[in-house]
Amino acid sequence: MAINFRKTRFIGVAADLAQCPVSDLPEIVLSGRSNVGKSSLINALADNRQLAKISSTPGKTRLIIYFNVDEKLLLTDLPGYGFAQVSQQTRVAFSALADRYLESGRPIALVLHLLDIRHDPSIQDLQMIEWLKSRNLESFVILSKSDKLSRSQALRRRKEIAAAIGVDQPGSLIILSAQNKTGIDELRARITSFFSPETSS
Ligand SMILES: Nc1nc2c(ncn2[C@@H]2O[C@H](COP(=O)(O)OP(=O)(O)O)[C@@H](O)[C@H]2O)c(=O)[nH]1
Ligand SMILES: [Mg+2]
Repeated sequence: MAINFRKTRFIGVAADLAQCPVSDLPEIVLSGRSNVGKSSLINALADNRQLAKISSTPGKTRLIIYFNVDEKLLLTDLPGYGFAQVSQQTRVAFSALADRYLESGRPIALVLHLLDIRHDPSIQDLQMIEWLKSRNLESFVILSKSDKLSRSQALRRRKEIAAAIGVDQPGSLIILSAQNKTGIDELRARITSFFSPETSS
């Protein structure tokens, strides 16, 4: 199945599960802490800077945001977690929404979990990755903001992060920069073969 990521359009937002659109399309969910680069990743995948709002104030995105990719996939941007400057109560409410979302029985085919390549995974990152494993949810781990590091530093961080999350093939972690587009083609290709394994190269 060829997927034209440039044909990505905004569908709408939901403040709660009840408002989420019903769809038969397989769904890709983005997860990761606030400010890790989820919205930037959507824009880079779609090659459209106007698409997903890049938050200048981290932690502002409290809504579930939906995109339709080439009429083939639903792409869902969940509220980020772990942002320290909102109240504890608000933080719990955001992550509870994300948790319930992932438990809701929606047709989630793939989770893209973003980690900032410069930082060690947080406790919440580790919990999320464990949780995805326990649910047998397919996921790609994406190491964002790689433009902040040299190539050799990025490769070294990839090994370290792979070890920290218990992945024995560091190469399965995608080094990505929404800024200089490193890894965007690789991610498009990985998503495409995920949804059409018989034609994968
Ligand atoms: N240098 C660099 N900055 C990035 C990259 N991706 C996102 N950012 C910046 O990180 C901040 C948060 O990005 P955003 O996409 O809103 O993160 P989100 O909260 O996960 O959706 C913004 O200031 C972005 O410009 C990247 O690949 N490289
Ligand atoms: Mg965002």
